[in-house]
Amino acid sequence: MEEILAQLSSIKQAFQQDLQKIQLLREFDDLKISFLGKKSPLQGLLAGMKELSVDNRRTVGPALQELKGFLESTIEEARQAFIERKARTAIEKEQNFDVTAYKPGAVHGRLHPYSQAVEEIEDIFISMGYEILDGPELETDFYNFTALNIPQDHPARDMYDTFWTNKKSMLMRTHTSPVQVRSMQTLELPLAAIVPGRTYRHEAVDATHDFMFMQCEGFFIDKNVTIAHMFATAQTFLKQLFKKDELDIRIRPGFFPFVEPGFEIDMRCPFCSQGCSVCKRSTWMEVFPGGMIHPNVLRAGGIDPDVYSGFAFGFGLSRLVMLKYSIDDIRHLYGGKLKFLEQF
Ligand code: FA5
Repeated sequence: MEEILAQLSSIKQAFQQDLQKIQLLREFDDLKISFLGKKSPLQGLLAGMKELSVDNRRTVGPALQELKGFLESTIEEARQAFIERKARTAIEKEQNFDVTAYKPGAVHGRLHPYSQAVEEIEDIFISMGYEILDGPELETDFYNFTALNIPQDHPARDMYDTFWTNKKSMLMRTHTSPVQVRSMQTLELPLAAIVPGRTYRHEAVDATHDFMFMQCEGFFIDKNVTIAHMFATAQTFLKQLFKKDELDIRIRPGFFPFVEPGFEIDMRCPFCSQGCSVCKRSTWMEVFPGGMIHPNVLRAGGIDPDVYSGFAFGFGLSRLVMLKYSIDDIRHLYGGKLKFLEQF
């Protein structure tokens, strides 16, 4: 019997030592299992009671029950006290929080290079009297192709590797040009607008091609608009974007079914005078495709081509951003790597 009472005393001692060590709330459950659970020494002693004589049971029984009650109530009280202590500390922490405190080395958010470039491009065109328009990225075959003078089975459709959807005639727009006819149908003339936005092509990805990239469409429609207006607009825009007082541009013929005549405007490489890897040693860079809006496109937009004329362009905004900030791989733009983004 003495032996059992000594065991009870050492259980109590071990319990109090373990209780002192608790750091986490869930450790109260572990403590309960090891001192009151089925496999605990206390349960072993309780099970062994039936082996004892009646006299011994009268002494050991209450001592066992007393220890059991002590363990149960101590665990519950200590658990409660633990929770209250934690809550108090949290409140105190909050009360002492100084919103004006200076934290050295705090990381500041900033605009993505795309957003910075789009804002700058918008400002330049707004200063020339343009408005900013938007259009759907999920487009119909009609606005993306047919209304742009690219009917079904026209070989020019091959110029655009298209992401078709499982909805008939719906696709991810391959360029921002569909917004041309959408705007002609809904807005008043004269119309001068740009449309920066995402475009999609089912293309192999490399340093200069992505399957999702940004373009910026632009158009000006009024009476007596000529190609001279487009060249002047392109030059003014590029000079301001690349912060150059003088900018050499070169005009070449280019084919797009929705313009006639069509052009490619190249600009002198802003990084070199002799040729470099960016301009592929030619000193020229292709930056501004455009032309006079095809009469069929004006008609699709409900505009009489005998009365009105207009120019349109659609440059690769991703490529211009790469040139402006000397980014050598288009995949960085959507990579989301902080090391890259922190440079802007
Ligand atoms: C077009 O998309 C015509 N809609 C542009 C246009 C509009 C011409 C209005 C005339 C009048 P193109 O397929 O060449 O044209 O694309 C225009 C620009 O988008 C290219 O010069 C290039 O800078 C960019 N681009 C094309 N494909 C990709 C790609 N996979 N990744 C990144 N940029 C691309």
